Amino acid sequence: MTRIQVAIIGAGPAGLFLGHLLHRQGIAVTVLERRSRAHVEGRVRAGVLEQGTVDLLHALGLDQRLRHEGLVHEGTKLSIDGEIFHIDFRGLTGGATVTVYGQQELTRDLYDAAAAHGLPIVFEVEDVHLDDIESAHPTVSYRKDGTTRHLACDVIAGCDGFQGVSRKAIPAVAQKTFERAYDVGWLGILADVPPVDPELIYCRHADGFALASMRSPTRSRYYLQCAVDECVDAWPDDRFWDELCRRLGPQMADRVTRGPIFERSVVPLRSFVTEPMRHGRLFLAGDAAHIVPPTGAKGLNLAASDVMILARALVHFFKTGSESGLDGYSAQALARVWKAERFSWWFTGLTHRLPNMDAFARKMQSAELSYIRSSRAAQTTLAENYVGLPLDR
Ligand code: RFL
Ligand code: PHB
Repeated sequence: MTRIQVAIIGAGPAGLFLGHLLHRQGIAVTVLERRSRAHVEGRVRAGVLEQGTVDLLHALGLDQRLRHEGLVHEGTKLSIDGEIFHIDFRGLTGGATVTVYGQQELTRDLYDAAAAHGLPIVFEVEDVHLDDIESAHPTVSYRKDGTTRHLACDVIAGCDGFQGVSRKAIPAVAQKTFERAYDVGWLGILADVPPVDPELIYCRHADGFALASMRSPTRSRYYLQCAVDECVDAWPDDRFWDELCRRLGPQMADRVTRGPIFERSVVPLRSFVTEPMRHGRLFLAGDAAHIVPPTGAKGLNLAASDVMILARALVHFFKTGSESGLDGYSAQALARVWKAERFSWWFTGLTHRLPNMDAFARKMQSAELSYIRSSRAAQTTLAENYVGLPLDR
């Protein structure tokens, strides 16, 4: 039995950020990850970091590559049936911006720093079990290379994503879950071609949503709304480019550079929250506790804000023995989570063609988009939610 202070389940953004925040305070942690490092680094996911997430990397001293390679975006574009207008984040929010930096890059930076600073991560663990989470001395068991090992700890942080084991360790009677399925998906691709525009373009089109994003000045990331069970093989390169151009509209279509598509995947859109984010000495953070549809670019940023709150509470606990911060964690994290859930739900409904929308709902959508286009107040609401709400409000 190895004795530590905090066992962290999952080495995605939530687990890695938390691991670094605690390790640098001298707290004994071990991070357990089901997959290999190469597998986690290879997953193509989020692309947009709020200022708070950028600041967290900076505070950890891990932002050297981000400062060189991250693309600062001062605004975004909305396309309504091919007509484009600009939302000026910086001007509307008093200076806030977001940074385009792929989750793959962020994960690589956090893994490199873990190796450099001695943050222990055990990859490819199997059969992770959480025990005695209602006591002050929970344990975690897992199998590595055929041998079962045990960690005795004070606290377990469940950072193992939506499919992880941590949330399932909480008795059903102690949890309340809230869920919405949108019955649509996003087909996402990568291609080594220059992005169609220096900014992201969120497109509402009669046949469905599209998003033009990027990873670098030479790598584009594009998404098309599709069926939840869409088969990627049904989308050869030409079909994807043709449909993207159609949804972007003639003004942008001429500027699209086509090229070989080397990554394709479909992700279902879903909202999910479990309350509370704590049971006994188990604390959930990130996707383990909540999911948002990717429209608002909030998932990774919520993982970061959860663990900022959790790390503060844990440092206080280990320094003073007081559980006051731990007792407040769930409520404080959820206050921010629900606002991001609301924004992601709203922005999804504003820009997608959802199966339950009738002609009236589509008219409402058009009217709201037209209002946003003409109203600085409405644009400010969008901008301040997109760049990220403060941690403590
Ligand atoms: P993760 O990243 O899923 O990491 C959880 C880790 O736990 C491991 N694991 C286990 N480890 C040990 N034992 C077990 N039993 C385990 N079970 C699972 C997993 O292997 C994994 O490594 O959760 P985390 O850390 O909470 O981070 C959340 C983010 O990854 C997620 O919210 C974002 O990717 C969501 N997201 C976006 N978020 C943004 O902020 N901005 C975006 O632009 C954005 N775009 C996206 C997205 C997610 C997408 N997909 C594919 C879901 C775009 C897409 C397409
Ligand atoms: C991405 O680049 O992957 C991305 C950007 C913005 C979103 C979602 C995904 O809202």
